[in-house]
Amino acid sequence: MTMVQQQLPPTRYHIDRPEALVLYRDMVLGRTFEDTCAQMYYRGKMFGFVHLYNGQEAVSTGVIKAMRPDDYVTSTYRDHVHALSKGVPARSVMAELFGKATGCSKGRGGSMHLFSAEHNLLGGFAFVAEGIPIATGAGFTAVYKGTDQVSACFFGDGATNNGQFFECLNMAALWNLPVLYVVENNLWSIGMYHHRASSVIEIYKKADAFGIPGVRVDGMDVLAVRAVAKEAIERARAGGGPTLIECTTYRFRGHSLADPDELRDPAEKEFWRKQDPIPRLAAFVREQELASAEELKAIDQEIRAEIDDAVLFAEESPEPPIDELYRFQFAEDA
Ligand SMILES: Cc1ncc(C[n+]2csc(CCOP(=O)(O)OP(=O)(O)O)c2C)c(N)n1
Repeated sequence: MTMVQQQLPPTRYHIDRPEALVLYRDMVLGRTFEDTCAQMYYRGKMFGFVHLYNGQEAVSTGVIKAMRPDDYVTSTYRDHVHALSKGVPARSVMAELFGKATGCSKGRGGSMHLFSAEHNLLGGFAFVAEGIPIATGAGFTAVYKGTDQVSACFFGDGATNNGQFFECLNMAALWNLPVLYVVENNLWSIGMYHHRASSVIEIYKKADAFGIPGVRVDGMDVLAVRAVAKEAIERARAGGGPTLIECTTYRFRGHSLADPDELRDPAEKEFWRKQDPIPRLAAFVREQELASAEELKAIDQEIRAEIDDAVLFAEESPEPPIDELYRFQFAEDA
């Protein structure tokens, strides 16, 4: 039985300029997309619940950018940024949120059901923990077909108290499946504090019950997440089986855009805001002279233009035609 514990490792990791800029760009893309989403939601451009990912970007970027494009990802209802990191174009994600036919789920899914077969994004899921069995199945498929693809699923601390988490970790350990179980421990499940809901608050320790590696990493440090993810991906690809990765993180906004966020202590929010992963990586990049402040600013501006273009695209796109209301319910309709 292996048991790895990595407590908040230092931010010093070797990284070259192109890779550092990929990480920076991806996190800024996620943040700018989500901030714009909030504006569009309050302008009535999208419907239903919309859950934003602000604050957690280092997890999506650190893991997904360490994966190959043909690897699989599943998400939750907080899925926009995972889709973007996986390479689904901002236009296609924004159009989906607007319920338009050009969206990645053809306007039928909305915010919580992003999907892209082309990018091996196997879905956002509204039910808590629902992506875990799908990702486990994707890992099984890779083994069954003899490919060396790896599957990663992202889910919250709340999901780890759900039965599917335990069932799937058991199966993945038993069958040695190439799966990364990535917990985004943001301390809260809507208004339930993690320490009040879990018998063991160190989630990574639950890996021990299945005899698989469990790792805790600073989820506000993209380089630390990337280092842990790389190791787990290599192990999975080489037939070494699953890893449970607990990323300690925080959501900067309410649970959804309908949540006034009145339960969490302002001091707690302030503590985590100071660890914002984006300025943290920017400071590292400048300190290491990988890029100048002007170069980073130019990236920010490029992303701003990309998101503005995505909004325009979504606004101008057609609604799905009413006579296609029942289309795409079954795979053969696609
Ligand atoms: C099976 C199920 N039970 C309850 C809910 C209602 N619900 C939606 S989000 C949520 C909290 C989940 O928190 P967590 O897994 O920590 O993820 P986070 O929202 O913090 O990313 C709950 C209970 C649901 N969607 N599905």
